Formats: sequence, structure tokens, C-alpha cells
Amino acid sequence: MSKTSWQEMAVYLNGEIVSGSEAKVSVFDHGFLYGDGVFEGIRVYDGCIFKCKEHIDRIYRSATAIRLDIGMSPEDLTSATVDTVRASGLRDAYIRLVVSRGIGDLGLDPRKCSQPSIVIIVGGIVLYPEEVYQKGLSLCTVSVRRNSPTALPPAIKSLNYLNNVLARIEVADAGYLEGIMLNHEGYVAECTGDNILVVTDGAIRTPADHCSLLPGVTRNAVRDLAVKRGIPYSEAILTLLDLYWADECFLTGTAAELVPVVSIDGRTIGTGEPGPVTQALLKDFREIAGQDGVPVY
Ligand code: PXG
Repeated sequence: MSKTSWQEMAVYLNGEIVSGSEAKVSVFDHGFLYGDGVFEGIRVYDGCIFKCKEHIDRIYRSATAIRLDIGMSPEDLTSATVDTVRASGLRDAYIRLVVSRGIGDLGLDPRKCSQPSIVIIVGGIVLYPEEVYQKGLSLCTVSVRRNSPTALPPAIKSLNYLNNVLARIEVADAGYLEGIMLNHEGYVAECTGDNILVVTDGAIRTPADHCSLLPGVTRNAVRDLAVKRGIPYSEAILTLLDLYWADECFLTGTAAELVPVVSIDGRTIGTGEPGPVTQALLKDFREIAGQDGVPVY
């Protein structure tokens, strides 16, 4: 059995590091009953937790938004994450950090949950097939709209991912690997688990934070790389036409890194091959990946 099978993964569970097969959470946990909690997905590259501070900061912001007291300091949560990666022995890994409301009764009231459940899973990496990075990805637009920020702000990385799951079902039914979600006004928001960016006349544009999306850590890393290269970068309100008419398009995400997009809703993007700006930024990204973060070993 490989070390990345779930039974053998290293899991931090409320202060202890156990194996995947021992890591169990109660059916009365409100994370299970209501999706009441927050999470992060983080990558480890060559023994270094990529953008660790950015992910830790985001989980505390998500927790603040849902009035969840994580009950430990960001420094201690970072140490627990480092310890769990070390226990896994992995140099390249995917970390899933989950903080749920904890055990309560069968009612919604979160005040009945006295202690959050803190889980850190260190496992393997799920990536798009290598072919996608060489040839590019085709996307479709789905009918499910991204949650309105007036209902459940997509900037909160909560355990309630049904909006994205419903969209992902539609994507899979249509025979695609990823799809575009519009916001409640019909403007482009993001993909089901990735941010989306376009390159037009040498400048990068991506939907602004108020367009119903999760501002990705990877997207911000790419912004910094673009600025370093002198490539203009801006956040804007984008329509599907802005995507169809772009010279290049790509996705960013912790699991995805940078994925070139070559077709959207049957329209070829640019030349139909991964573009030069996308390729340059992917190269830059892979160069900083093992350096920009917290070392484990
Ligand atoms: N938007 C959404 C809705 C996400 O869930 C991103 C953007 C990219 O953000 P980062 O910070 O990773 O650059 C995410 C994160 C999956 C999966 O199985 C994807 C994410 C989270 C959990 C599962 O595809 N992506």
C-alpha cells in the first residue's frame, strides 16, 4: 500500500497524530451534520509548506467570518501542521486543514458545540493529468450560479461546498474536467475549485474579489510573479465574451498550480495552444514553489 492511501496518511486530530485508519470524527460533529466549519488545501513542495502563512491567515479569516473560535494560536496551528507533515515523512504532499464546529446536539445552534474539531491530513497530491499542462484544458460554463455573497460569501472557505459540488456534477456530466461558474449577476466568478485569469493584449485580468469567488492563494502568487515580470495585472468585472475573446486563459489553484485553458464552450482561445504568458508564469511558479514557505525538515 502506498503511503498516500488514506489508511496510512498522517493525521493530526485534536492534539494527537494518528494514522488515517484511526482518525475518526463523531457523527454529532456539526461539520458532518451541517457543513459547519472551515478548511484549507495546502501544498508541500520539496519539504517546504508553500505559502503557509497565507493559508493559515485565510483559515483564521474564514473562522472569524463564521464566528468559530479555533481555540489555538496561528503559530500553534502552524507548528501542528509542520509536525504532521514531518510525521508523514513526505517531501511533496497535499495538506487538508479542517476546523469544524465540533460535537453538539442535533439542533443547528453552534453554541451547543463546546470545542472545535481540528484535523490536519497530510496525503498525496491530486493533479490534472500531465497532458493538460502540455496541451491545455477545455472548459464549459455551468448553469449553477456561484453563491451570492449576500447568502454565503464564497470568500469564506467553508465546509459547505455543495454549490461547487453541484457545479462539478454538471461539469462531469458534460464530459469536462473543470467548468466556469458565473455569479448571480451573470458575470464570470471562478471555476468549481480554481480561479480563472485571462491574458489580453499582454495584460492579465481576473474577476474582482466582489464577483463571488474565493481569492486564491495561488492567484495571488501568480499576481506577484506577473508584477515581477512587468506584466500588467488587474481585477475586473468580466463577461463570458472577455474569456472567449482572450489571447490566453489559465486557471490557478493549490492542486492545479497553473493550468492553460485552450477552449471555452466550444470557442478556441487564442491559438488553441498554451500561450507564452501562461507558460512563462508556470515556469516561474515551479521555480518559487519549493522556496516560498515554511521548511519542514
Ligand atoms: N476557488 C475555489 C472555489 C476553491 O475551492 C480555489 C478557487 C483556488 O484557491 P487556492 O487558494 O487553492 O489557490 C479553490 C481551492 C478540488 C478542490 O477537489 C479544490 C480546492 C479546494 C478543495 C478541493 O478541486 N481549491
